[in-house]
Amino acid sequence: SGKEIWPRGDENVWKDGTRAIDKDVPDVTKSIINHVNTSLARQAYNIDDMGAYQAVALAARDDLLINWNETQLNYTRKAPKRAYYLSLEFLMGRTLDNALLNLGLKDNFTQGVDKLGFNIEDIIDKERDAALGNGGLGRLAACYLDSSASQELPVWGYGLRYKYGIFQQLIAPDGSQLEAPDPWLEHSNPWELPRVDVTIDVRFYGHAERLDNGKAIWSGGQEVLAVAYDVMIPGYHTKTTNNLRLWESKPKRGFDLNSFNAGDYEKAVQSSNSAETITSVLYPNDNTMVGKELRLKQQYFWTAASLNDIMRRFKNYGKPITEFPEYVAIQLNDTHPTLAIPELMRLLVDEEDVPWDKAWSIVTSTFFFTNHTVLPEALEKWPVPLMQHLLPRHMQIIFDLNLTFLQAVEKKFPGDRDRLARMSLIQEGYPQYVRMANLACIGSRRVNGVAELHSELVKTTIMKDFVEFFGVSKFSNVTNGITPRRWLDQCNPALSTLITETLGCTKNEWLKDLYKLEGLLKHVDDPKFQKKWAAIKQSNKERLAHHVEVTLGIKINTKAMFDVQIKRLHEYKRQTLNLLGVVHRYLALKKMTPEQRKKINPRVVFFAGKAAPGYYIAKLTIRLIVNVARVINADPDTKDYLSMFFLPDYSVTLAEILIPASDLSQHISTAGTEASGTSNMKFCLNGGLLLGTVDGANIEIAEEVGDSNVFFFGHLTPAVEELRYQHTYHPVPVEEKCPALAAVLDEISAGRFGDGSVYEPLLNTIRQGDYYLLTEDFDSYIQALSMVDAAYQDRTEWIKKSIRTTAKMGKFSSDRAILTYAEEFWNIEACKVP
Ligand code: F58
Repeated sequence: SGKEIWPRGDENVWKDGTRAIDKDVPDVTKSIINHVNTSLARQAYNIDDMGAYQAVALAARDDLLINWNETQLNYTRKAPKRAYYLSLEFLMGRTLDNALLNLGLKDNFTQGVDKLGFNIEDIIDKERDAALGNGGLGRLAACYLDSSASQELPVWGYGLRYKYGIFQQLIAPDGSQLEAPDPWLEHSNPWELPRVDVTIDVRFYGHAERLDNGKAIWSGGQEVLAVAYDVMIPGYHTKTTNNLRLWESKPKRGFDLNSFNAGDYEKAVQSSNSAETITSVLYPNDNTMVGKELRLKQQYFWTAASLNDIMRRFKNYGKPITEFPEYVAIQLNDTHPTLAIPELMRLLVDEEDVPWDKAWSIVTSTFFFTNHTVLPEALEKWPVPLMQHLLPRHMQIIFDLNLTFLQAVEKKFPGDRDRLARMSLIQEGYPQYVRMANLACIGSRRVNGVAELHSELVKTTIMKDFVEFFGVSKFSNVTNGITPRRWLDQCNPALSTLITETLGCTKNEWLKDLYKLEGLLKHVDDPKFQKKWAAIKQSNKERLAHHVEVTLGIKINTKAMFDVQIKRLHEYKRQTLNLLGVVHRYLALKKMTPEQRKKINPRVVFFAGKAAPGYYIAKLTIRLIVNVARVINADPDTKDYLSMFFLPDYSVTLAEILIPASDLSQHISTAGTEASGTSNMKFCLNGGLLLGTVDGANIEIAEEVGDSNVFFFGHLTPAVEELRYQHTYHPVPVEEKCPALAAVLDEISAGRFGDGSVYEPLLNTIRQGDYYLLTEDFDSYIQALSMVDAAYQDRTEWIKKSIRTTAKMGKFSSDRAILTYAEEFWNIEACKVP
């Protein structure tokens, strides 16, 4: 870097003291005991599981930190091009187990902890999830960090350190969802390092005064401090330990001294409270946009702090500013960080004296934009008056960019006013709005969707005009992936061991080259292997049943087929379709004789997922699931053949128990609505079969495993638009369109599962308009469920399907995805720690 980085004093003394301790079992116990005594100020005589967790976490953290330091030093020395993943959400889950597995220290810690009289799994169970995300988008970011570190890529994540993560979900006695705060930092967080020395000033409000040649001075308003918290991201069996930097907001000055001295203490702390509010809570919406000022403040606070930090690091490289894109690539995880585009323009033009056009070429060589949804209600747009007030300089920049951009569009498509209106960064009206996807698109080098079908839809719908303007090569696909470390090795250790034994390579080899799973295909017909495979699934089902019994006090029949749908509650994901399918099955069972029922394969249906607190229909769906479950589970005629559960407070940790236990999982969105889905990949990796629509990544999963190993149903994407048109302009009553469904709706209305009138608003979404086309897909859904039943009858054939499914999941490793981003977009390379 040109800077002196050698230590003061005797280098060898430093080096010797910094060497990672070889953690054999005695080292492990020594280190834990040391932390018990010194970090926790406790002793052998007063340490419980929670205390033991903290000491064990600190012992593991010591190893992570040594690696983290070496990694960062290595990056500083080699000064490689780096990539930054900007995401408002990182849904990390727990860290301890993952850290031990990645460090290769799980066995030694298990033994060490045992010697101290504790059980490692109980200790692991004490950790709270870091739940700084809503769903797929946030979990994807977490998987990508794991893969970046595992592939030794110089990638940092940037996000917010919310004091409260996604709310805790409780279920009230009447079945409705209640929300409670998630105070995840209550017991202090051993996985983060506060960096009180790394701070950045972030301005809001004030005024922007234009100078000559496109520059301006932004002053006044409120200044808030961003404080960095660093989270270590270990790679799997490598020294590389990357960084996730999360920002916390703090008042710049303790409190307002003038008010304080005048005796107005309330006013004195007001502005400091408002500064701290910025990072207090994660917005709990999934796939809908809420236009709240605080949310926009979060977005700017985070992008400004991150970009300033990135700029500072780049400057340490000592390169001319024009080379910025040769050393920095920034991935925008959806449009939430789009303000980074005008912010970089501001830094370059106003603070670095770069001419406007040159600045724009730097900006458009630096950013990359991933879109995660084509649902219109999820596309971000911000009122111009709000943005003007909060970020006056950025609003100027956006207007200026828009002018030049629209001139270029006009030049290419003269006189096409409709096109100009569609492509403008500003949506006209009262008020005007800033369209964030349009801004993200013109400010980025590449735009990508997250599965083949979704990326096609991006090109043909929301970005159609932009494809015609920029050319199609700017737009591409990177199918999502998941980390096989957490989603197989960690959550399903028995299966991981069986796979290693069977493949005849090391675990490290197949976990880092997931295509190696294909080696399992050779063993599909081996009865001994099938038996082992089935036994593992069975014991995972028992583990889940045990968990449910302990937490909910309910006993589950583990001989039944476990049928799982876990995801955020949303109309487009159609949990209602699943629910109505269960009621249909229940009604059919009721009509059978006891003899007939005995031929039926028992089935247990699990639901889990949170509804956005303001999403009325989604919350009503939960309430109906809970109340239908009550009736069905208590019915002596049918309860041995069909039961249903809503597991409260879905989380990464709960997913780690549910996924390995599933025989079948459901991914049944209306075609064209689910961008990708990633839990579908997790289930299949763990040998669960998939029941789904021809949507998102389901399609690519089927391409890999073969159509005969998945259960598909429902209309295809091209039909959806036309069907919706018919439902709007030529509606046909449900009774005519789909009598089987009408019968189910009528039973609910009639009060079979509690007061039917409560559910009318939900049922009416189907009876009127039926935007998500349940009436169109219900019959084929029921048919698909029958095919599932038939297939499950032949258990050996089912096990073979299960093995084949796992064997063909190589494509869905997040290593493949992150390497695609690294090679095709960011142009970065692995930077090994010597
Ligand atoms: C999800 N989006 C997609 N958004 O729905 C899913 O198909 C995809 O697999 C996944 O992204 C990863 O690409 C999603 O989770 C959100 O949760 C946003 C949170 C912030 C507000 C807008 C929605």
